[in-house]
Amino acid sequence: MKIKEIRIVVCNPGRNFVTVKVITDAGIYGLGDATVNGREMAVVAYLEEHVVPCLIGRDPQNIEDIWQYLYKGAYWRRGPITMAAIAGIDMALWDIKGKIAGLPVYQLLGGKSRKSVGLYAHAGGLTIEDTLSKAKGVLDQGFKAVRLQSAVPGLETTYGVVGDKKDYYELQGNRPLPPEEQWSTQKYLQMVEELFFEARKQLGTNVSLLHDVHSRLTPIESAKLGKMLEPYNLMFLEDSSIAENQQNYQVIRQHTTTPLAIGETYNSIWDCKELIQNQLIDYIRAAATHAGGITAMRRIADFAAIYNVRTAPHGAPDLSPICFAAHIHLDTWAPNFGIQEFVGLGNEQIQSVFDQDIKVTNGVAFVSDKPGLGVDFDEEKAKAYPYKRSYLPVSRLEDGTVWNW
Ligand code: KDG
Ligand code: MG
Repeated sequence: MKIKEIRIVVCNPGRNFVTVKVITDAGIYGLGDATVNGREMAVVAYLEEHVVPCLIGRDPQNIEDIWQYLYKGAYWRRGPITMAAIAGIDMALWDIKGKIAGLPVYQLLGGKSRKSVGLYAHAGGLTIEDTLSKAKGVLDQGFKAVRLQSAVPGLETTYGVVGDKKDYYELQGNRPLPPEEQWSTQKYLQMVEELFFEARKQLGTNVSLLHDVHSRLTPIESAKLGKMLEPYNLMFLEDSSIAENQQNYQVIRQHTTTPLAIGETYNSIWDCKELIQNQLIDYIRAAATHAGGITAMRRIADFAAIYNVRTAPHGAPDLSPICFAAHIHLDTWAPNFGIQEFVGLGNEQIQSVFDQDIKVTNGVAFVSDKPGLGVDFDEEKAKAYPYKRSYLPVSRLEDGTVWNW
């Protein structure tokens, strides 16, 4: 079998998605997600100019060799653009292999470790009361885990709180340039303690609570927050600090027993190697699209298992339904799976472009049993939603200093 053609399609059914379609001479095709939020066209150029020409005529069944060829063979290893390009191809090759074998991808990985995949939903409000009322709505739908985010009084915008904005572009102020947001650690810390105090009071102790700091704190501030939140028994505290320097997490770990999660921006096992082998984190949140595909995620999960670190793949709306399908297969297989982030199966346009075969009920997802990934992409429908330039916001401290968004 040979790769005959590879098509890269960018569409925007509410969000930009970069979809890779690998077509074989046997008439079978596979799909992959190569979306890097706010940098989509860089991945398209990398794929079209530097990857696709090298793969035409190769056997799509040699997934490992193609992965190594694109990773080691390029000399320039890692980085979000390179690894998203590799990921898009890799997912498509696993999809093809499943279709050839007549088996879903989780079976190729080793079969089911569980019947269903536990999900955590989001609740983000303009006030603590608003957040908790949204959380109650989520629990009423059957979810047993919820991420709580609430607006910080005194700051114009807060990560994780959409308010009355309807879509992502409205949230960005429909500007063709990155919106700017403010940050104050002092104001945030006051809000967050009250949020979790109220949450445990109103939601009880049976629900798993999570929170994403989105890398805004220094390690010692994270340590302080982790300690402060211990009475509220979080499932995990996500991205409390940046870990470009992985030793940062030693500082946090020395001070708190609040479980720690990180990894949604990671591009390879090397970004989390020290965090995992020194047991500085409890959950690794790498995503198939950004960490190099299913081949790389499988390796990260196996490595993490040795150190009691569980997987909690990133599930934001800027990852396409193809990535979500890949995650549900990985989550179903991984013996050390923890929890999957879930923000819904997408709006009507997304669901018209991507045909998904995942059942979500009572806070859990059931993997597709179709051969391959079990997701399809309608290129004709996608044409109705062309690419629109989009940026993530930039964060500044109140004195104007650029900070981590
Ligand atoms: O593109 C950035 C988003 O994916 C990110 O802000 C979402 O932090 C996020 C999360 O935990 O879902
Ligand atoms: Mg996050």
